[in-house]
Amino acid sequence: MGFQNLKVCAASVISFTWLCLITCASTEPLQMVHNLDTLITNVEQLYRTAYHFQPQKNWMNDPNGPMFYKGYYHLFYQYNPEGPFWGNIVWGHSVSEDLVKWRSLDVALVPSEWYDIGGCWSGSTTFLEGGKPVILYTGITNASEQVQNMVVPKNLSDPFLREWVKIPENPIIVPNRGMDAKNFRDPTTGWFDSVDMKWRIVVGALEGRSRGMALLYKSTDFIKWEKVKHPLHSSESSGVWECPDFYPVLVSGKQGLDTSFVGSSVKHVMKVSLLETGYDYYTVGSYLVDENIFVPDKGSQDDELELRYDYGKFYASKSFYDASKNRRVLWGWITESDSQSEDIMKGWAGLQGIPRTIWLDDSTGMNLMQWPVAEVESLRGKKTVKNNTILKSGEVVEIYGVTGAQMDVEVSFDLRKMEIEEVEEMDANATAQELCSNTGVSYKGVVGPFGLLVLASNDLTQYTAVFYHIISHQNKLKLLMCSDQRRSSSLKDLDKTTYGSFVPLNDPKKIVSLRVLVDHSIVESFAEGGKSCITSRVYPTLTDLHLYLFNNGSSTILCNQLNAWDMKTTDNVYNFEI
Ligand code: DQQ
Repeated sequence: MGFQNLKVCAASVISFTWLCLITCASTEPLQMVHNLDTLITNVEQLYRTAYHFQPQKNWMNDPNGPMFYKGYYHLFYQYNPEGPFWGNIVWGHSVSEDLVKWRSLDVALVPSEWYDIGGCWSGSTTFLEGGKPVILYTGITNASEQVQNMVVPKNLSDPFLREWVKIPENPIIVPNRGMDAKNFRDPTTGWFDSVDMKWRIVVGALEGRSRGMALLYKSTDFIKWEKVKHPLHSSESSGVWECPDFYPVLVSGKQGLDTSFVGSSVKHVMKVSLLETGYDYYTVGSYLVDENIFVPDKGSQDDELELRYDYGKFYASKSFYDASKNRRVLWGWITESDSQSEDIMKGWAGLQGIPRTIWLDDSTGMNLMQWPVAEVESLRGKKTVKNNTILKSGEVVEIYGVTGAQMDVEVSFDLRKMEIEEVEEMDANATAQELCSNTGVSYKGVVGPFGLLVLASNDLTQYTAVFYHIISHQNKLKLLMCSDQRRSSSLKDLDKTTYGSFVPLNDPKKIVSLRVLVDHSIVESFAEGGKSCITSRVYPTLTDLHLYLFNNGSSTILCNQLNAWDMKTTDNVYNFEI
């Protein structure tokens, strides 16, 4: 079956989820429905996730201060206890033994003092001498300025670290005269220089109209901080830098490193979240400790801040070193794609992506690899295998037996015998996202598009397509990865942007792999073992959802392997009492 004749669901004229649910599920006129709670429950069941991190209700944004302490992972997060929209920001707090099943605790930080009365904004954890965790966070003052504050645990023997105390010295860093005090936030985890015996942190900032900066501060006691004259790194025209992150990665090897680690075996990663675009960008380079600067590697497109952790939705991310498993783990906030009125109907907004282990791709030395933490595999249930599927041009093949709304799929395509030299030349000036958007699943290329249709209805009126397409671009063969949401739902007022990325690969003539985590309203895709990632939020209005393989290119494609697992629902506990 081709894609040209796909029909739009008749329900697409309905503007709100609950209206759609009613009209899709029943023929009763709307005015017959009185019970709003029942409606909200229905909406939650459709779009709430089964194995992603999300609070029981209300708004969540950035992950804050992640750490591992006394056998427990801690995740704090920007939270609005008052409703499913941004505002009244406090720090929510949850703990887990495995990064998968979570217990929510009382909120950890709430505005209470002149220096944070306007909100407790994002921050990070650092372990000081003796393994004592402290948190730096941004407070919004009674004059709406941004300052950096510190809290310490009330009781270090409590593995849940339930109570945090604001230190009397707060605020410990205030904006200098002449600085933009409304764009000075999100302190990083500190790192310690054993030569000058000083801690360092960076804080995101804006200089002038558009120079984004990671301001560097030094301290011997973590309380009194002095600003280094020049920033650790900055970039003209990038706008406000939020949530900077700075950490070492091994030049070769997957093992993570403590944030203070320096040496010839490492490179450093500088990540910033750009307020202007709403995306997270990173650069790999060298940290010149004596000069207090970060120098991007030659060839990295630093001024463009070219590389992204994720080419879909993923913002305000934060990594931490997990000493218990010698790995660096990355959390990222995944926004909704629906409207605010939908969020109010759902009663919640915002997810955290599945935590990812990150390391440097030693085949390029330029980009990171990202892979769902191994613990996610403990949620895999029934397995469906379909090997050696030949996909002729225009074919769509259903994978029977999977639970379409909640699964983990690993698939690979054997391109070794393909005539990929014959593929079409694409517009050299177009970005990967533009190419994906201009082509889409129904485009007839030579090698591709081919890939998966997830969260798909059995008549293919709705689906989210995650696929590859080999193209020639700027005279190079490239593997284009796309996530196309245009047919994902019949709801109106959704952001259905098509996302795309070039997968950093020297030669696409090989077996290429793809992993997709599907969880009701989120689709997280990892190309080639984690070289490129795309996360999408989608809201299918149907409940009978399927998985398909497809190929719309003119060449036959061999899908040599497909493994799909139904995923269990995590038994998260909200408002955990000990
Ligand atoms: N979110 C926080 C800020 C941060 C922004 C406020 C990034 O600290 O800059 O909720 O999403």
